[in-house]
Amino acid sequence: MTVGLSENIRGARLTGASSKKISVLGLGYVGLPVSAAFASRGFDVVGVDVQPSIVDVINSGRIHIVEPDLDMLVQAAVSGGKLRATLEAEPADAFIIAVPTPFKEDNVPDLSYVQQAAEMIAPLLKQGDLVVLESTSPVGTTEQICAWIGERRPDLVLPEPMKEKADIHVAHCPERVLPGSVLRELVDNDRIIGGISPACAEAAADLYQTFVKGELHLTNARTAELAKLVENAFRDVNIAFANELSMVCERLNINVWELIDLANKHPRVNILKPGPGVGGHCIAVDPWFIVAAAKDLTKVIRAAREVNDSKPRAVVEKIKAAAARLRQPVIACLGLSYKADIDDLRESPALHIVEDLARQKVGELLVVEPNMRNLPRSLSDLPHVKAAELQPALAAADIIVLLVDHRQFKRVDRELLNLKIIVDTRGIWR
Ligand code: SAJ
Repeated sequence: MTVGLSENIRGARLTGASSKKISVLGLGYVGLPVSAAFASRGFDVVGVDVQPSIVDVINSGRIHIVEPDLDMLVQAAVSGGKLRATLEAEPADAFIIAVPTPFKEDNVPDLSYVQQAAEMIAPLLKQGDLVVLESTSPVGTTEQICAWIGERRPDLVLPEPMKEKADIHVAHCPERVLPGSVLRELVDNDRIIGGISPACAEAAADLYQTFVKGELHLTNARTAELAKLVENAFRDVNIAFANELSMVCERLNINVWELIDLANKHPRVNILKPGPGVGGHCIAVDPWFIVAAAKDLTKVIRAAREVNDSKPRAVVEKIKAAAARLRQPVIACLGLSYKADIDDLRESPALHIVEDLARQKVGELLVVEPNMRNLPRSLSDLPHVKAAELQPALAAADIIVLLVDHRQFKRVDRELLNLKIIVDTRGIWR
């Protein structure tokens, strides 16, 4: 852990470093850092995950994901006896739900993991307990959690918007952290806390203010749910604008990077960066939750999703056109993850592009991904696809396709690119 980070966490407002027990359901990209943050504030934290391998790794003081500094924080929390992982939930004072909320076919939200978590904790709840949903969720999910708990615990008085007193508190505090900067953003970012009732929001705020330095903004659960979805849809729409421009520029033979630089000189214009498409488990997914809730009213949000989803195909077509001019082309594909300097492949446009090229047998593919030891299974068994180191791949390639702006690629000696056909989807070598 860097000094800056530990200082950051120590410097947070301190009212609750306490003997209270917190149970975090789901130990992934959000649940594990949240567990470590609470443990670092003195809480006894029990993390629950359905995967035994994850539980074992965490109990040995290690982590199963790539995130700067998280390994040190988890190691300290486990060795200090403040964090342990289990397969089954156990009684606690607060339950944080941080499980995946993917979508099913037809882009309909899949709440089965949230339901399983709610049903797992229902028998354990006692008077005064707090349940917080952190997972990004469709509007109404926090109310639905109350309903699932109520079905199993008719003895409990559950919170309602206008009811003063209830046996437990239920709130939504959507996660907002950026992969790659999770620990800093977990502490520094403002948070929105939506309670089923005002008392629920206040109970959750009491807990989160123990490690969050940013402002806590209290509202109702439905507004908090939509606010989170809107943040990611806003970004998706703006990236779609940039991606649409990149395709227009391609047709008009105009350099899109120069164009955007120039347009952004206007004091009220700030166009984002085009790329090979939009990946990750959030921005490529969450806007669909808004579309699913109001199909007839979400033309822009839907169109943005469609534009961003169409971009990998446009990149593949461009590479195919270049490859068609050569006999047996060797193509270096640089990067597989969904964005720079991480190993996360979820919804990655770079991965989809390489898979598509491989399926269509477009040349000999040399894949360079400095953040992974092996190629993912979808590529490793394919003929014409090989994992490669950067320098030999650059030397051997006729076509160099830059898919992810990893720091190693930004440092490439431009001389090595001379005489090659370059498809730079991120504009780092312009
Ligand atoms: N991208 C572009 N052009 C850009 C910016 C991003 O093509 O100008 C692409 C990236 O390459 C990547 C995708 O968009 O494929 C998403 O990357 P990102 O860095 O914008 O966001 P995520 O998905 O890593 O994290 C987002 C964040 N949300 C917002 O910035 C509004 C984060 O704060 C959320 O916590 C996270 O989603 C989440 O978990 O919901």
